[in-house]
Parts: sequence; structure tokens; C-alpha cells
Amino acid sequence: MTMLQAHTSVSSQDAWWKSAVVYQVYPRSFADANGDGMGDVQGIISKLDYLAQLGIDVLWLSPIFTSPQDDNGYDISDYQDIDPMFGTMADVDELIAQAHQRGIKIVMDLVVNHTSDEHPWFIESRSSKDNPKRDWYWWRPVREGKTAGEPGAEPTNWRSFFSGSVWELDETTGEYYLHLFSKKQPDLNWENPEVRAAVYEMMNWWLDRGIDGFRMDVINLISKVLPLRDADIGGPDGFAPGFQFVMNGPRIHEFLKEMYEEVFAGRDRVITVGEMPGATTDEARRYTNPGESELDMVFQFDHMSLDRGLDRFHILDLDLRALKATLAHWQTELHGIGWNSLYWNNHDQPRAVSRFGNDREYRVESAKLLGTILHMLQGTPYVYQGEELGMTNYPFVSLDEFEDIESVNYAKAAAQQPGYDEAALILALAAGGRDNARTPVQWDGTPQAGFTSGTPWLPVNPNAGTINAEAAVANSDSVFHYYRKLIDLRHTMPIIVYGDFELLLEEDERVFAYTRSYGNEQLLVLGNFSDDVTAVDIPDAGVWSAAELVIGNYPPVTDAGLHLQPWETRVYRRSV
Ligand code: TEU
Repeated sequence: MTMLQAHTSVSSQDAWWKSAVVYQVYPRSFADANGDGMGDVQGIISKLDYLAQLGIDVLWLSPIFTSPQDDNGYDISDYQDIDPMFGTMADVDELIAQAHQRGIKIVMDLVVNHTSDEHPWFIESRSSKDNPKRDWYWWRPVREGKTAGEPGAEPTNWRSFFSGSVWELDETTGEYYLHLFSKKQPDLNWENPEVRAAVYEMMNWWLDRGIDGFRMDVINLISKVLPLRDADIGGPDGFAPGFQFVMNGPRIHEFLKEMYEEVFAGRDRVITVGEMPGATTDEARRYTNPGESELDMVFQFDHMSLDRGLDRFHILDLDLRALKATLAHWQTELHGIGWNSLYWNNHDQPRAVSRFGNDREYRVESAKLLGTILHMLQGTPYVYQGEELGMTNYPFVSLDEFEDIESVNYAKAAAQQPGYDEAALILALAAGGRDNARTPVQWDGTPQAGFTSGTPWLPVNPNAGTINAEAAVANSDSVFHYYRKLIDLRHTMPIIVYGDFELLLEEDERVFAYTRSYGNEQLLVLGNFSDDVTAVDIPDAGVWSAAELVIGNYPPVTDAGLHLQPWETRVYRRSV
């Protein structure tokens, strides 16, 4: 039996999503078909041929459900309808059918840690203490000895992800409700079996309609440690992160197993990915082990927090050694047990080429390098819209340019702090803010970048004249065509999907180097994360430099040692 057969005979190894690449669409910023300045479902349909050309297997759509848009759709008021700004259910059915015709699967965003405060469930819940849906959310009385509304009267001292308390006083009943995110995103009480049943019913309804899976928003926050209690250390605002009481809580595995039983068991060819801030490799081995029947893979955040100080708006220089150690740890710990998802970008992160690359002198080179380092790892890669074009951060210069609720609330809270420095705040929001990912996709070099015929809801990046899809598709040397090749390699080379991983040069501050091994085949993946020519100091450099070059971002050279140009990346293959 060959090595390949040995691997594929393990039934979990057969999962189709192991060799798949997912593309994330943030619908409001993707493509606008009706000229109102907001992307829509017809806009997505109009770009399906572009996505098919790129070669992706799955399209994940950030939320398009009915929503007051307090957090751009992550606050849902009707899970079973589409917000008119995106189109109609008929449009969604057409999208599913058109995508399927091109062999592309559709994944929807499942946002069930919380609903909108305008969801009928919450409207009922808040109406009286004895409403049958009262217990569907987290209601708590004023802290003992305190008066409702005064600072410190909140039931716990936790800080919201979006600044301030996680508790909002509701005048109707004089009690507080919990919201880990905005006050328009009340947390559902997953302890209540009726809540869980309602969610599973809704999920089944979507799957029956033809979608192929879910990306589950902050799904490891749904089980809270009871009773709810204060966290230890308070910050200058009087609040403390309540993370240890909400992340990977005591019933999380039970809830996910129940969801699997009620929704996914017996369904073929679906894909599930849980977004999990604070997930450790130990937890992820359980979440993603097929034998546990929970999820296919999780989005972990370890590699997204290495360049962050106090919070996401304190961006530090990246220590490449830490990045390598973190990614290597996830590769090794999940290998043969669970499954990784791989990403540099999404709608919550600044653009990777600006954050980890050099988006000035070496934008194209560093975009290709980042793509290579990620796509040669074991796991399922996620490409975020515009990443395949090497889109960059937006040059924000003033506070009123920020739209995102996280940035806006953060700015309000910062203005209350002693020593407030507006210029420093703008720099922080510009470097760390989520709006960077949300400017319109740059389709062509016209003033609105071909995104809309109207006024875009968030300005187009001024670099759209040069960085755009039309130019990229026409240029065989573009980031687009490079990503197309990376995606194709995953489809055609089992070593990328199944091979063992080994990190080399752990202590090197500039070179990211690793091998993948499978049967008698080996790959060497190299990336120079610097503006300087750098030697790759490995013992068998001479042998590797004579091996087959699978992909690279500079013209091939005959190089007896291995010397990488600024932001150069190479992948070699050899038999061993
Ligand atoms: O994000 C959750 C999350 O943990 C973060 O990445 C989030 O962006 C936050 O900024 C932490 O500082 C998910 C969604 O991806 C995000 O868009 C939503 O705002 C959030 O959940 C609430 O639904």
C-alpha cells in the first residue's frame, strides 16, 4: 500500500474540505448591483465567474439577514429573511443555484451568541419579568446595595468587546441584560433548551434550502460560567475582561455535540467552522477531532494577537519568531487529530499586507509571500475579499472617517481618559481598526473602483487606480494569478493537504522556513520577512537550491546557497 492510500483510507481524511479553499465575502463592501452604495447579493452573483477563475471551492458570506446594522449585520433581527439592503430571498436562492452550477459551495454566517435587541425574541423577553421568553436572555437585578443606573450597579464588572459595561439597564423592568458586544446585541441564554431548539430549527431550515455549512460567530462564548460573577482586576474605566467566564465555558462541548446531533448528523458534505477567540490548542483538539462530533475546524486568534499590546488598538512590531512558534504550535498540535483553518485576513482585521508585509516598496512581493507561507500549511485556507489583489489598509487621517462601532465606541471611551491624545488615537484606530478590511473591493481603476455607480458607504482606497481586479486579472504576474496558482497547488498536491510539518530556523528573525513531508516527497517553504537580502542558513541549502521550484515570487535563479531577495518566497520540492 502506498503512503497516499494509507492516508486516504482513514475515513476522516476523506473530508472534501481538507483540500478546499474558502473565500470570504463581506457583502456590503463586495459589489453593488443597484447603485445604492452598498454591496448586495446580485453584486455577488455578478462576480461568481471571477471567483470561479480564482478557483475557490467555498464562498462564506458575512451576515445578510434582516438587521438594524448596528454591527453591520452581526446583530440579527430575523434569521430567516434577508435584509432589503442586500436583496431578497429569491436573490439568495439564485446565488445558491448559480454558485452550485460553478462548483462553489455557500457557507452562511451563524450569529447565535446574541441576537439584535430588535429581534422579536428579545422584544418579548424585555416586555415583562414573567414573559415566557424572559429566560431566553441574561437578565440580572441591580447589584445589591446600589441604585439602578449608577456606576458600579451593573451585575458584574465585565468590559464589553465594544467598550463600557457588558450590562445595559432596561427601564421596562428595572433589570440589566448582558451583551458581550454592543448594547444592541443581547446575549442569548444557551442554558435554556428552548433557545437551543429554536437555533437548530433555523439552521436546518437554511441547510434544507441548499446552503452547505456555517461559519459560527464567537461560538465558544455561548456557555457562561455560572453563577455570573466579577472578574478580578479592573482597568481605569472600572471594568475587567470577563473572558475566563465566557470563553470555552463548562457546557460548550455539550452544546456543540447537541448541535451536531440535531443539525449535522446524517448530512453529507457540509462544512462547519467555529470562530473562537481564546481557543487553545487543547480545546481545539476537542472541537475539531472528528471522533468528538463537534466542528470541522475553528478560527483561532493566537497569531492575530502577537503584535497587539493592551488591546487591538495598540499595534506593536511583529516578532517573527513568535509568529513562527505560534503557527508551528497549531500545526503540530492538531496534526492527525483535528484540523486547522488558516487565515491572515477577515472583516475584523487590518489588511495583512500592511500589517505583516511591506505595503510600500514590496507590496506585491510581500502579499505573495504571506499567501505562500499560509497556503503551504496544513489546514483549510481562507482568502478574504481583496486579499488576492494585495489590497492595503486605508490611509485614515481623521476621527470622523471611522464607521465601525468598535472603533467609534473605543474613541468615545478614550476621550474620557486622562491624558487623552487625539492624534495618537487616530494612528491607533488607523493601524488596528476593522474599517481597513471593509473599504470597497477595488474592481477597476475608475473613481468608485467599479464597486458602485453611486456613493460607496465607506470610501474607496485612493490606491484603487493601480490596485484593482481588472489590472490584476490582465497581468499574469499579479497577486491574483499567484493566489490562483496557490489554490491550484492545494487541489493537486496531497503533500500540502496531508504532509507532516516541521519548523526550521526557529530563532531566525527574518526567515520563515518549514518543511512538509509525505511519503518520499518533501517540500521546503521559505519566506524572507525583511527588506534585506538574507541567507537561509540550513545545512542542506545546496541540495534544496537544485531541487524543483514549485512556486516563487522572483524570477528563478541558480543560487548555490539559498539567498532570498527582500520579501522573496520560494517553495521547493524533492524526493527523499
Ligand atoms: O468577532 C468576534 C471577535 O472576537 C473579534 O474578532 C471582534 O472583531 C472584536 O473586534 C474583538 O475585539 C465576531 C465578528 O467577526 C465580528 O464582526 C462581530 O462584531 C462580533 O463577532 C460580534 O458578533
